[in-house]
Amino acid sequence: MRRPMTPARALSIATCALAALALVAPAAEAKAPHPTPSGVRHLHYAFGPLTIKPGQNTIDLAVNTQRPKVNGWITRFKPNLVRANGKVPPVDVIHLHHAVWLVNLKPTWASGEEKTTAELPKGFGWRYKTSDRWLLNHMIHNLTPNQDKVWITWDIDFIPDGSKAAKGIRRIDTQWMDVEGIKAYPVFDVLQGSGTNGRYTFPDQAVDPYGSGPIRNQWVVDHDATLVAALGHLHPGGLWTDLELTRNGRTAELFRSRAHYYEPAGPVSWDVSMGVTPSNWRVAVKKGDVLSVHATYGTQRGSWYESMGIMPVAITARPAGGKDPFKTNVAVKGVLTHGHLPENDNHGGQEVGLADARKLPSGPSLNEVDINNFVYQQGDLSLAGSAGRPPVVPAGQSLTFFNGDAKKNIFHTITGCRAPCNGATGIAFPLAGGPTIFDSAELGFGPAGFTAAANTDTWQTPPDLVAGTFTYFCRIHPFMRGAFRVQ
Ligand SMILES: [Cu+2]
Repeated sequence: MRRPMTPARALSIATCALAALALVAPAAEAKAPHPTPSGVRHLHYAFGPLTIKPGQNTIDLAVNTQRPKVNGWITRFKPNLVRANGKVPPVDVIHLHHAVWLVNLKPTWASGEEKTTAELPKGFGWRYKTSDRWLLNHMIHNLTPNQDKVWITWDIDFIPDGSKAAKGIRRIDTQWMDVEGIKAYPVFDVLQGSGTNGRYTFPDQAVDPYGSGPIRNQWVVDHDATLVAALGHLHPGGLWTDLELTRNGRTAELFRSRAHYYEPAGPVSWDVSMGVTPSNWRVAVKKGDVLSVHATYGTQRGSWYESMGIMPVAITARPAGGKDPFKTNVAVKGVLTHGHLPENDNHGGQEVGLADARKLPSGPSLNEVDINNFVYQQGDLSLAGSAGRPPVVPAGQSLTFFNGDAKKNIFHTITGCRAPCNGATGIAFPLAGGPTIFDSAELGFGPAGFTAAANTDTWQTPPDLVAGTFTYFCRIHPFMRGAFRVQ
């Protein structure tokens, strides 16, 4: 049964989501600070508890009061996500899609599951004032139908005004560099086989990436300054981000932030650490220079939907020396900020007894398959008996999928994966890919521009599929697997 959602209903869901924000109460206060002899304090903050609804994949924006009580300087920022017991939930269960710390509406620190520590070289700091307005934009993705409860945490090094270490410290601002510009949900799709030699770079290889709008991956430097740090953010499948500088028609590479995968299956999961600039990296930039960011993904293993390419840059308020990138190669090797993390231990893919849909008898001929309570109602690999058999559609026609969970604000996808696609769920399985590429996008509703939802609850399979059995999964809840058959 199909229940089209009216704009009014979509708006009411959005309003509910925003109303829920008001209920988010800050819990833990900073631990008693232990200043080092120089005056640096190591402070720990926790934001929550955040109730993570079954299957949720939505974005929230909330006032953030978890911060120092006096003016000073922040020199190091280490993000994390924990449960009440202090342990980090497995990434195949709860996934920190992103958290962005906004200071006076400017994105200043951020994290996804790569959890890079941002640390400034000695003598530099982000200015912190108690009068600043802090917001936290977060998207926590629940890959299961089970409710959860988590806190977003951050450990900072803080130098209060008046302490010895604060003397002569030079001010840093974060210049946000994003291939999609500043957006609530800055994503692009990377399709299997796109680009050249198994690699695809956005926006360089995208066809008309920005339409008639302005170029979004660039920033014109507005004052003479020194860049002192840069770090990349990618999603699984990502290989590196590049920071480039163009002056008088010449372009120089400033830094390549490479993804170092600990994942045994290769560059396909969150078991990764990003290379960041070493502490002696300094690049002199001039007013009028153009900085640009570029993101490269591998396209042999699969498609990477809703990918990101971000590279925050730490820039001084006043020039502080640095090399001329046209005279010296400043694009040195990066430094990793952590090793393999235990939350990435479940890689998946092993045999678990789910059916190989190619060997199952055909199910009924259908026009529509509904999704209810995280189950594809016909052809779900978890269903026993006739309900688990792949529904049949004649070649040249489409099968319609309807997400009955959309009314509960739960998004699902129908995303092609290589048959049999029946291994255990983990951070590296299943992958979106296979001989046939199809993806429904996230069926569900949310405020335009501030959501991962496609703002529709139905999708039709491509009508040009050749005869055969097609296996698919939900890339939001990858334990959900199904198949249909074209005859
Ligand atoms: Cu789903």
